[in-house]
Amino acid sequence: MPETVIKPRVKTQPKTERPKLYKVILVNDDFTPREFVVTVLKGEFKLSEDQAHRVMITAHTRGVCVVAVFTRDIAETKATRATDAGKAKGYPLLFTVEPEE
Ligand code: TYC
Repeated sequence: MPETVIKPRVKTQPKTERPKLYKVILVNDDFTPREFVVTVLKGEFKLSEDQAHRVMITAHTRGVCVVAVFTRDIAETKATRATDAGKAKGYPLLFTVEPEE
């Protein structure tokens, strides 16, 4: 009589890959007015006056500051729009995008 082998049914969880995230970084310069930087941070990144001011001061004193983290497309679109807002006024304001570790 052959042995009955009972194979346990193992449920395999479908993997839901989380998208890679990218930091938008504000870079300091000597020309863009502080108030304009704050306005752009509020408009493009929806920061409050207080948050925008802190981010601007951090970039001003340390050279750079992480503004926020997004998926790649959103990070690049926002960084480009914010940089272009400065360009339109003749300022060298710069936002860059870096992958998160
Ligand atoms: N350093 C600028 C000034 O003194 C203000 C500034 C802050 C510009 C942050 C860019 O990312 C920046 N007018």
